[in-house]
Amino acid sequence: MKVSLNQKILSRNDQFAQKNRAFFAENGILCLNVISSPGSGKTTLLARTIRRLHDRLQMAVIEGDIRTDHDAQRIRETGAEAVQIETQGACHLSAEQVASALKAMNATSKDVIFIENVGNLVCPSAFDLGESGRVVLLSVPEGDDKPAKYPGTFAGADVVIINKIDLVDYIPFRLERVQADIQAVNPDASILQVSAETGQGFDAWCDWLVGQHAKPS
Ligand SMILES: Nc1nc2c(ncn2[C@@H]2O[C@H](COP(=O)(O)OP(=O)(O)OP(=O)(O)O)[C@@H](O)[C@H]2O)c(=O)[nH]1
Ligand SMILES: [Mg+2]
Repeated sequence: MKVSLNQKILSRNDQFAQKNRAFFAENGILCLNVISSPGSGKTTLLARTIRRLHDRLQMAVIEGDIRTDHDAQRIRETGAEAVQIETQGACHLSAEQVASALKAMNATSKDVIFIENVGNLVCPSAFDLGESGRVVLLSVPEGDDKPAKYPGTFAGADVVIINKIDLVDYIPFRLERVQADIQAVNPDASILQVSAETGQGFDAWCDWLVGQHAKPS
């Protein structure tokens, strides 16, 4: 009984994911699903990215949080469009929620739409939202064992951003171990070291993003 119920929920999600994927492809939109633990710096990274690239790319953000629209407000302060989804307890966004957020924004005018998923390293990776790619963040204070402990999330990443690299000299964190653990589950992922607070590493991150947008879908 439990198994068939799960299958039903997933197939409804997958139907919406397919529609979202077709919408992104038809409109030349790069959609990135941004996944990480709470507080690893997703919103800070997105706000700095938008401020830095607003002359080159039209960007918007779909924000997922259990409660509050704080993150959507932070994104709007950059001048970009943001739609907040409050999941009311759910630990991930669904493709249906993303579809309704797309209707609530001027989506067709965008080059890049980021989906900031609900903060955790477990549930979001199990749900296809129809995105073009996945950005997984890991911040230095979370500890260097996270790729080994949550391999499924890291296995699905197109790029892994090691954020808060400005703290690496103050906290025990073995970069080589993290890189090896990511490569063990995902040899194709790009791995970038970034500080969303200071801007360190943003040249490489912005180059990656612009390159992804330029790629034919
Ligand atoms: N030192 C340092 N602090 C950072 C960096 N990036 C983000 N922070 C801080 O980390 C805290 C959390 O950042 P957020 O951007 O809100 O993190 P988030 O992943 O969006 O959090 P949730 O949406 O709650 O999951 C804030 O106090 C940021 O100022 C960084 O690169 N270095
Ligand atoms: Mg956030």
